[in-house]
Amino acid sequence: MDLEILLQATKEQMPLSRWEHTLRVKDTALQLADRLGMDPHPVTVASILHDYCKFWPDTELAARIRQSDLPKDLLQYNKELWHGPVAAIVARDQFGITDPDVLHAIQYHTSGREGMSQLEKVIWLADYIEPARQFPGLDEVRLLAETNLDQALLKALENTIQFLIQKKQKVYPPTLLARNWMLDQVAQTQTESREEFF
Ligand code: DGI
Ligand code: FE
Ligand code: FE
Repeated sequence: MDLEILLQATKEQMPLSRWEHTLRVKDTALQLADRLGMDPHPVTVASILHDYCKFWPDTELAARIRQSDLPKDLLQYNKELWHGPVAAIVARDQFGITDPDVLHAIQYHTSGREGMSQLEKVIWLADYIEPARQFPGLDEVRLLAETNLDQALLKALENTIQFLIQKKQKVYPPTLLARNWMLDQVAQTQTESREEFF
């Protein structure tokens, strides 16, 4: 995939501020990926495309969800959850991206899900911690992200769920499942490292 084409096409879909967010997510994700020894190419492609449909009209997003093989239950939840899954469809059908890991990283970048891959985690977290973000509790997540991807993601998911509850909004079940799964993952790694120590 020619990155220049992707970059240009994406830039044309959004206002400048969102485009700059996209570039910051890419840089943040590449930093995480470098530390984790990951292939930078899929990280770059998923970062560029993750918010491709962020400024599409809700009616268009809903129509694409209805027409495609995406889960229809999305339509019962917050509209904020729609742009990622639709961007994954665009990535596949318009840009010919076939790597399922890249498509999943785009699709689940807002909701998260149980059993997220390392690429999915990196994109989710980079989107949350990119330098211009300002959420309550973000400093703690940024610090954790420097040493432990899973602990950072767990904390960020918990912050997001708390934020939604505070705002009296529904939580999409995959977000809750992602948090429960990360809780087990973090506990398991802690047990393993204790066993290694003794
Ligand atoms: O598109 P971005 O602004 O870069 O970030 P995003 O795609 O992660 O969207 C985040 C917003 O989605 C955030 O304000 C919370 C909102 N949201 C609404 N319902 C849910 C949700 N986020 C999650 N994880 N789960 C939900 O059920
Ligand atoms: Fe997004
Ligand atoms: Fe984003």
